[in-house]
Amino acid sequence: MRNSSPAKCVRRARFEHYCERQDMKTKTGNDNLFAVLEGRFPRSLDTCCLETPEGLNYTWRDLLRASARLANLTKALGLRPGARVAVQVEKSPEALMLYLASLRAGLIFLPLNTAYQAGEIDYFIGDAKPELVVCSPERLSWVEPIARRHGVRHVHTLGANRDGTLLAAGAPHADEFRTVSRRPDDLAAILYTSGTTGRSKGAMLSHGNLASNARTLQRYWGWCRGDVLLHALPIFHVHGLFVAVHGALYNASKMIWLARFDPAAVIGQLPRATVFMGVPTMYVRLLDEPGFDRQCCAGMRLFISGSAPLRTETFEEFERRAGMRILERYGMSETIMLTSNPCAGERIAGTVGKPLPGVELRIVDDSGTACGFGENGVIQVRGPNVFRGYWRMPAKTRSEFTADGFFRTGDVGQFDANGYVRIVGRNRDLIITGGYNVYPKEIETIIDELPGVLESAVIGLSDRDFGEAVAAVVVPRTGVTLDAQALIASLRSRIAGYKVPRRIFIVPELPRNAMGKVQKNILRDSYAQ
Ligand code: MCA
Ligand code: AMP
Repeated sequence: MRNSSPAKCVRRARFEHYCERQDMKTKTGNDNLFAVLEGRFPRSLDTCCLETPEGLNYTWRDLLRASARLANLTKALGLRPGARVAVQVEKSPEALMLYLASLRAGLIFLPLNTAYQAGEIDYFIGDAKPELVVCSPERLSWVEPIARRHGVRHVHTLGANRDGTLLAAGAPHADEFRTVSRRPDDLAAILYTSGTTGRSKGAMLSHGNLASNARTLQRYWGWCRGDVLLHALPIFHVHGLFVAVHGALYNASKMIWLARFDPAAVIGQLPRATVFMGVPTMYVRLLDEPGFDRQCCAGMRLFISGSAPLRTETFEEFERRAGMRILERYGMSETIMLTSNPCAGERIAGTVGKPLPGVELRIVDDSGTACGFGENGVIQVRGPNVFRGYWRMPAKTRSEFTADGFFRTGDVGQFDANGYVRIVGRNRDLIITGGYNVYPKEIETIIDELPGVLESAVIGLSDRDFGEAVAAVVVPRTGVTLDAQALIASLRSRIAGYKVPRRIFIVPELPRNAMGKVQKNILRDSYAQ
């Protein structure tokens, strides 16, 4: 790639995309993602597919049967292909079976962060209009009334330990199910991403989007026979649900399934695994453990990082301690994975690698002209992985695509001399904390509704653990005295915990420029310490 121009990179990607399409055309049959994954399952279905440290063990046959039972249940409930299923449950093997069942039945899966509070769930259910809502038993008392108010026909519960009504309702159903036929463009999932205007948008991902990315990553990351994935990510976002799960299933690899990320538990399981995926916060926390060393990583083939920038210090400290380099990659809910450092070649700190085969990635300036090496511009992408648009937002969808069909990522980057992409910023106001996205506008709107608040500005401050931490600068109404801790307490019941500002600063006024726009850079500098 050295000496090849950015334009050549785009041409190469277009050719790879063409080859990929030809490759897919030769296949006949069902383009349902589950059928694609099942086609790759091992010949012996009685080998282990997923195990937990608590001693649960699921074979590939168990996975087929459990997902078939739940797919049959959805059919018996009257859900037809294209119906939505909204799911807010704790991570468990059965939660995974529910996702797979939903694919098999041709339903559209809506995974929801377990941190979401009533206001957030109300919006997602009202917008997506699911026919089935599955929540954890502890949340039923407030989720069910919301679901009923929006006319949801069926509400079930699924607990972390195989409890709840869903599995009981599924138990009498047949454990065989003919996976519903889907075309590549049919929707498989809607992933809500926070909105710049405060309204979340549902990114519609198709079976074809997900299958093409799984196929590409399997080759690019050199997944091989005998690989074992240590899965410690949540399964309500692209990273844990698609990149990690599809990676293992497409490669017929066993998963060691941790209910949550716990550095000591990860270190304990590493000797039994070969692949690990995490957000930068997870790597920072692993490095804080004295027990994290070359010995526990001896059998590991690949550590992958994404969802947020990996600091060079973390990359370098990891190499010193583990004796290997983290592979950093870059993607979005709307596009799944876009670029990656190589599996075999050089992994460069501070870069997210090259565009994946089949992904056309260009970096352009304000006039739309391609930037040269080392020049900053906005990142635009096109390819079989790019989503079908925002759910029920055709105008928003149109505005996010260029006339020639490239999606505007909102990220600012540059190609370095090796053709590797560096993300240098974002042209939208976004905070990424521990791998979760927080849009300041959403939080400001909620803070401004609190009694006594005149206005607010939400900013991200550098944080060793989370990369960025959410902070708010709040102006009280005249004559009102605000208490920062009381504001934080009232926000906790309104929004997911990771969106709640860690710190709130009360000030008499916000700095503004001549146009009246709040100068967040001044606020970030003032509160950096
Ligand atoms: C938890 N808390 C957080 C975060 N997570 N605060 C800020 N940022 C966070 N990310 C807060 C909780 O609200 C709680 O606050 C306290 O920390 C403890 O909560 P707990 O759940 O125990 O947290 P944890 O286990 O320490 O979680 C840290 C974590 C988690 C493991 C790093 O945030 C995580 O799993 N992050 C991964 C996110 C992810 O998968 N992103 C992928 C998005 P309090 O004590 O005050 O109540 S997909 C994507 O971005 C794209 C496509 C891509 O490229 O992958
Ligand atoms: P989301 O829409 O929640 O999936 O978040 C996607 C955003 O996360 C991207 O637009 C980037 O801003 C950011 N992101 C993902 N991976 C990386 C990475 N490796 N380095 C920097 N930013 C990243």
